[in-house]
Amino acid sequence: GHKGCVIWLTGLSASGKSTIANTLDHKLHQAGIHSTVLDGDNVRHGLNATKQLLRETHGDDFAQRFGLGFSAIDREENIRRIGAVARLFSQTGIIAITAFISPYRIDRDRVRDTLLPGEFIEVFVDTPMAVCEARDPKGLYKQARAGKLPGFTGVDDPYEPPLSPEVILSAAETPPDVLADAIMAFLRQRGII
Ligand code: GGZ
Repeated sequence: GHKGCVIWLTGLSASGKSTIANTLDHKLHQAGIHSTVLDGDNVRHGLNATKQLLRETHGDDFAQRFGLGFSAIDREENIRRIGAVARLFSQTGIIAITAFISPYRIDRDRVRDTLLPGEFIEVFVDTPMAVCEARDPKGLYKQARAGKLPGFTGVDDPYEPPLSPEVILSAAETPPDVLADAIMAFLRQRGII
C-alpha cells in the first residue's frame, strides 16, 4: 500500500516539468500506484480557464471576474486552486503530480502549509533560462523577446527558485526518464511507495 502526496514541480516554461510529470505518472502506473497529473494543458482549459476561453461561453463580465491570466494575482489564485485540488487527491491516497511554473515562493509555501509534514514534495526543475529559451517549443520566448507577450516568466516577469526543495533536477541534459527515476527513488526512500 502507499500514501498520497503532492509532488510539486516548479520551473520555467519549457524547463521540462510536464514531460517529467507524465513520465513519472507512467512509472507509478506501471508499479500499480494511483497518480494523476495536473498541468497547464488540462487545468488552464477547465478549472482555471483563461479570460479568452470564458468570454466565449460565459460573456465579458464573467470572464473578467473569474478568468485567470498571468498577472501576479492571477498566478496566485491559479496556484491556490491547484493546491486545493492536489490536496483532495492526496487525501484520497492518490499521488498528485503538479506541473506549473508557480513562480512565487510564497504561493508554493502556502500550499505546503495546507499539507501534513512530508506530504508536499517540492521538485525544482532546474533548467537554465538559456536552455529553455533555446528549446522554445511554442515560440513563446521569441514572442516575449519581441514584446508581443508582456509579463513572460524569465523574460520580464520574476521566477523565484525554491530555497530548500526536497528534490533538485538538473534537467538540461539528463533525459526525462532518468529524472523521473530520481523522484521514484526519493518516494521509496521516504516510504511513500
Ligand atoms: C509564463 C505563460 C505566459 C506568461 C502564457 N508567463 O510553456 P507553456 O506555455 O506550455 O507553459 C507556460 C504556461 C504557464 O502556465 P502556468 O499555469 O504554469 O503558470 S503559473 O504557474 O505562473 O500560473 C506557457 C504559457 O502558460 N504562458 N503566458 N506570461 N507562461
